[in-house]
Amino acid sequence: MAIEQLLILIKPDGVKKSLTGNILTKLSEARMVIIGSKTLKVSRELAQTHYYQLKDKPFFGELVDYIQGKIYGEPYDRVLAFVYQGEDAIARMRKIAGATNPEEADPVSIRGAYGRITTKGVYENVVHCSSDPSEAEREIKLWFNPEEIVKQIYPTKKVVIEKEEKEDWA
Ligand code: IDP
Ligand code: MG
Repeated sequence: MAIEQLLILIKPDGVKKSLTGNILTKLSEARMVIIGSKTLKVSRELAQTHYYQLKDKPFFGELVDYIQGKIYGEPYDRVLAFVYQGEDAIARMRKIAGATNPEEADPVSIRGAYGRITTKGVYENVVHCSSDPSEAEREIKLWFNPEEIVKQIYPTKKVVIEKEEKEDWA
């Protein structure tokens, strides 16, 4: 079986419910390794690009607000992002994550145990998990820069950036 990598997000409802430890413990059952991790606030643009395949769905606006943590506000309006790698990683991690609809998910999966459907109809399902290798590649490249991942998983190139302003420690 192939070595794969995928993007996992702990969504803002997982952050709000203080489920980070529980989720990482459950995911560790698959014996995959973490090759990248960070906490970030999700911009509108990142949210819309991440979920672009769903842009015509009636719940798209709510979904973008959800992944941005809009309904939770400070200090929960953020996600934890991870790149996991291992043999057959995508199928194995998706099994632990559970079905998209938390009411249909296996009750011992992450989504089955911790997810809910809001009164507005949003599936608050606690985690995001890439569903195939090409989606995983698109998502990892969207959420992470090459230097944020401890292994080279996709080809990179050197670019010269001139006059780029960035934040540094004072
Ligand atoms: P996935 O997260 O299991 O891969 P996708 O179909 O890619 O499922 O949908 C992305 C996210 O959009 C889901 O995790 C869920 O939060 C939300 N979503 C998907 N389908 C529905 C729906 O029918 N109603 C409400 N929210 C949905
Ligand atoms: Mg998906």
